[in-house]
Amino acid sequence: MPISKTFATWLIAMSLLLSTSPLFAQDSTQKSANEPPNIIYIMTDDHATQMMSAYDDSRAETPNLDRIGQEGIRFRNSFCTNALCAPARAVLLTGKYSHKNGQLMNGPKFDGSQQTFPKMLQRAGYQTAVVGKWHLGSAPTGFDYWNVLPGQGVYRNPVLIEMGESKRHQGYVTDIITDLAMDWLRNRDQQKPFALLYHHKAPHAQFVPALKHESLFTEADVPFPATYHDDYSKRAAPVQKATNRLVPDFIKKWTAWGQRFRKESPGDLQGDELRNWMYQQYVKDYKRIMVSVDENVGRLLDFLDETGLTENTIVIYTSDNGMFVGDHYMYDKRFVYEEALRVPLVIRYPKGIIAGSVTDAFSLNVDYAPTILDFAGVPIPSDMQGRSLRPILEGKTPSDWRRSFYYHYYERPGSHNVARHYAVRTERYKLIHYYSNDWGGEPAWELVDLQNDPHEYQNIYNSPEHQAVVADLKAELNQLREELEVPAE
Ligand SMILES: [Ca+2]
Repeated sequence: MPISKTFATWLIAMSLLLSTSPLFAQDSTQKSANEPPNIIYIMTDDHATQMMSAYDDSRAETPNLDRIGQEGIRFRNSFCTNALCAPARAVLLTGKYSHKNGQLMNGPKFDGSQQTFPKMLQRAGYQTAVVGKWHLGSAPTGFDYWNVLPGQGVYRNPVLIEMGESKRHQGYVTDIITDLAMDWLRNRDQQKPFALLYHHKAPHAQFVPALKHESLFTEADVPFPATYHDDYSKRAAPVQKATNRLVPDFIKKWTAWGQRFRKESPGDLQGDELRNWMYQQYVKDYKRIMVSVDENVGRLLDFLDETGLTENTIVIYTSDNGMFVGDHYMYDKRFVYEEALRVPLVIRYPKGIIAGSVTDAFSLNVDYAPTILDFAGVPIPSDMQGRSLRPILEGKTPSDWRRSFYYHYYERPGSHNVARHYAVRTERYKLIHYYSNDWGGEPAWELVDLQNDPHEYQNIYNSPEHQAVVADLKAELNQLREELEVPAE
């Protein structure tokens, strides 16, 4: 029948029209469900878990950083694989350990010609940007936009290099990096998904708070960490020879910085009074600097809410490495001890993570690149050594998830006379090999029982009743080194 044929043709034409129309409700929902997520990866520099209140509220108050975990997931056991700035950044970009990406230590320039996850996201249609601390020597590659600090950068009135051009900014570095990150978000191509690496200098030395935060925490002493009186007497020899103590090591730097930024002086203080004075100065400035980070991350989260980006944006917060903030009477990082090894890790993605999730699964910084690629729908290259955290975020931790991992610190000659070492950490033990003699003594092994000795005071490597454990851990260490293709020293 001609009429019904015409009607049928009209019906088909209309349905085709509607199915391609952005105004058609069902299609719009479909598109939203399949939309690739945006990614904001926030990384601070030297922020320790014990200075984030979601992990430990005895010394820290970080409500906005904590909020990411409360609205998403918090990893209770997140670690770096080489606790040092430039190496950790190379691990992030490549999803590979230091011996594979070539960035063993600070100093040498990162080989930016190699495979990195931002390049892969670009090829998949993402627009990519890095703003803030870079610290890899070579110019960023794989980013449509970059605006980074030269080297370590400075806290006040910093210079940043925008796509190769140096510009000085007036103000405080953490505010400026956040402003620049938000400017880029405002001006981005709205038709494409984005990945933004928003990297703070804070709270890395030298410790200079924002002017408006300078007088915070002056009223009372900050509590001392449980390990403050560690005397290292039962540790491996290289630990005893490290020069990372608040007094006498850190106070020399502090005094030099003080000439520019501070009026405080230790005066005639001696002994314990001097030690405690130094700790209070250090921890208070660290806290002041973190107040600025917390405020600015809060500003960014509010911006995402106001611009409707929250729902489809994965927000990751972590630090490149942990830190001794007077723990063991140390400062800096490098050692495989818990305070430097552990990093905060909280991730929010309203579409994919149940708010308030917590996990004990071991995550490593080699996992970030594969995780981001996984969410972006980009196949994970087989030469990346990390594993996607996505199943953990979705509440389905694989039964074969790692229960041990490998760590390797390489820098030599490095600061603080920290001996080069590698280690295996399991749920209960840590076996460390200080394999060189260039720290001023013989190579040494150290075994720690984290269950009976959570503060790692005692090396039990030579204890007769632990020799079976030592043998098992050496086998585990060798297997990990083989799997990861670590070259012999
Ligand atoms: Ca660092």
